[in-house]
Amino acid sequence: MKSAKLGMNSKLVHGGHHPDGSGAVTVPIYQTSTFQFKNAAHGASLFAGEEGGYIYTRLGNPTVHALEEAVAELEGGVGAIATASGMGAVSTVYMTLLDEGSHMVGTASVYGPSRVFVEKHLSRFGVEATFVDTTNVDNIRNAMRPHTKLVYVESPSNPAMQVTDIAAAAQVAHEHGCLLAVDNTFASPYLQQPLALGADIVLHSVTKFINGHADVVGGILVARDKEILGRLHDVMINLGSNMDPHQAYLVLRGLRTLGIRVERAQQGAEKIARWLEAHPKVASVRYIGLSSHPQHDLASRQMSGFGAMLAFELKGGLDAGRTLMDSVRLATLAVSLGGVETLIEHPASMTHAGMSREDREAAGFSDGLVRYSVGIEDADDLIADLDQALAEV
Ligand code: LCS
Repeated sequence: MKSAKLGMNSKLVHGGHHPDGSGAVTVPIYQTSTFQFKNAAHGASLFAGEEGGYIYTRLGNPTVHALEEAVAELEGGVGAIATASGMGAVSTVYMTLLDEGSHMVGTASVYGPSRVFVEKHLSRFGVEATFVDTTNVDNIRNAMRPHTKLVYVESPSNPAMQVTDIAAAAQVAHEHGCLLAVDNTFASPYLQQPLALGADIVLHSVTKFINGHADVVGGILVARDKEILGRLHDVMINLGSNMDPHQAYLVLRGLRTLGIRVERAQQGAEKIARWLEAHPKVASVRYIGLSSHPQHDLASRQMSGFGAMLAFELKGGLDAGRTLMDSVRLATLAVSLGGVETLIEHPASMTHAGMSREDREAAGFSDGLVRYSVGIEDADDLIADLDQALAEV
């Protein structure tokens, strides 16, 4: 059946799965580093393997390819490149598009290392970056320079939960002759497809919603056209940040339930966000599904659901946040997000500790912000857990 006609959940279940003649219902794990060339002894000319097919797993592998095919289809791209981690995908984008002396404009509230990598490491090669509040597209336009090569947007952003108008950002990037890359990790392809909104590259930390079971670290890039995909692939294989076949197998398994996991978790997130909003010890709640969220209307147009991530400030600030995290029993205190289990964390001391306080505040979150990744547990149990923990604050 032609999968372009299938609905999202059917694509999730069947994407990348092709009969291999054995009758296997799942994609086999091709746990091999190298692939045999068919030489004359096997009835073929020497180096026939170079004319197509697989050569070496860093360059390509059937299990990894199955995942790439599935995610490329979900995102509406021409192809995908799976990477060892989400940062493998981020760094591949930067290393491909940013030449010596070039400049990029990025979302100020990106995942910390996506900013640290360019400001700390690529600056050594003369690359410049301006990170701005991309919720106002004029800030992107004003930050553009003649040598800007990349606009890099994370939407919704981690952890400030800010939403950027992807179509408007694409227009600004293209007017200046540069490309737009979007980190779609928080939404997942189930809720948002940036290529359809004009982006050139989409990337994910598949560690999060796409895999969804907190047992794999991985990343993926999807490109709008073959030329961009080829350039990204050339850099990735030379950086050596390829995904392993066993990783790819696990991610493919997780991907099949992305839809039902996201639907379930976002139902819980909405209920918890509303409950938190009414709690006397909570100063503010950032959940894009709440009408109080500044980009709620934009998110309603650009996404097909509001997702399972939320953040909140406690009236008691940093100390109250620490006490809360010490007191939760069902939610797990850990970095990462997007899994079946609810995780709670404190960005200023954990995921975004590499940024200065000044940069964190400019990125739209204070030291008292708590991030909450809603899993698929019963929402009432999570609320009861927060209730008893907030009583300690
Ligand atoms: N992009 C986003 C939006 C992320 O949240 C992360 C990781 C990455 C990229 C990098 O992916 P990784 O290399 O870890 O697979 N975010 C994390 C977080 O918020 N806590 O721990 C990791």
